[in-house]
Amino acid sequence: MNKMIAALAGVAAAGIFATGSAQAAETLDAVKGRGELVCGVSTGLPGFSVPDDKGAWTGIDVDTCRAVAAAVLGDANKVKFVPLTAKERFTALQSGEIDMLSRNTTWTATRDTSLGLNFAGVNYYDGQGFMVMKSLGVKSAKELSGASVCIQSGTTTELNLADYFRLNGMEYSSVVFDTSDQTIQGFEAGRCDMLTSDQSQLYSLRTKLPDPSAAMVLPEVISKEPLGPVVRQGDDEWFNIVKWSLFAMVNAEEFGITSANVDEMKDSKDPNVGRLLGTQDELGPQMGLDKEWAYNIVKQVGNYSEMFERTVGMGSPLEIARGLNALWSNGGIMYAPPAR
Ligand SMILES: N[C@@H](CCC(=O)N[C@@H](CS)C(=O)NCC(=O)O)C(=O)O
Repeated sequence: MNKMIAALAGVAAAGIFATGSAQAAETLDAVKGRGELVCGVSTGLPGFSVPDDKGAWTGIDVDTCRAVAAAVLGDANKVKFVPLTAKERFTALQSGEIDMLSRNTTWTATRDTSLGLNFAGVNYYDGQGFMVMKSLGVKSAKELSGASVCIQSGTTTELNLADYFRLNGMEYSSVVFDTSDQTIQGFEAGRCDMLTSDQSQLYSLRTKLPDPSAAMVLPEVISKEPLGPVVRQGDDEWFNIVKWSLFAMVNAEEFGITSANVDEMKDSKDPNVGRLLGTQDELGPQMGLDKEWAYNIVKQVGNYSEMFERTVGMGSPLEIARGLNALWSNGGIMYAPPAR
């Protein structure tokens, strides 16, 4: 019965957006008119989106929002961040409460189609893993049949966990929480033998333990979790803006354009640089933006590498290596189509 109600609610939500496209086609105008981008983020996940005690947000997902604000409004600070749990996030986007969602959200077929949403790219390639206390003395998830598992509701994590244990003929019981803070507190209090989530989030949550070195992340990666920004279906102009704001950061890294050198780079003889920075082609006006759109992103937020390193990378408490998130020309899979 519950499944049926959920299915009907999904159909209703998709229906709103099939008939409501006139409203949905006006996101750029709405953001410009308001002078502020409203961006949905997590309730608090260091490295991705977390507020400090003065309410200032940081993280790779926060910077993704700030890049769009720089492109659209010329000011990366003109963003209102709306904290959302995993369960709340898609309704907030469908209902128009937020202009975009940037909340460590995995791109899946169902979310990209029947929810009436579109993923605009990937800002972090992730995969699901497991974290245990070292005192448990296990080296692999395969040793964990019968374990209790701390997990967050409304995530891809739940189905992956069920698939993995079933496929390996293992039993488990889940202990379900609504927010990441509750999940890590449950783990710390011994409510479960292990915590499962996207691996980056395990490293992030581990920093919240009184003694992070008491916990370890197991080697298994059991899924693909491409995380990225999401918009409503039916507004292609807005979809393009969010998509190309992220691509601009990746292309800027590829061409060696940084927040520190972007002013000198405006005189570069490389046509690729000139096109991106608006000194040769004017890609911005083709998207309804100023020709300085990408210049503003790089000047105010940085290129992809700068964003990665300060939020989740070696310059951050998470100390995650680029790995899959290195540029395609550097052994990773981070790749942006040409800006031309
Ligand atoms: N990438 C997965 C998991 C996303 C997720 O919500 N993970 C939790 C576990 S760390 C989280 O980010 N919580 C932050 C919060 O509670 O606001 C998905 O899209 O379903």
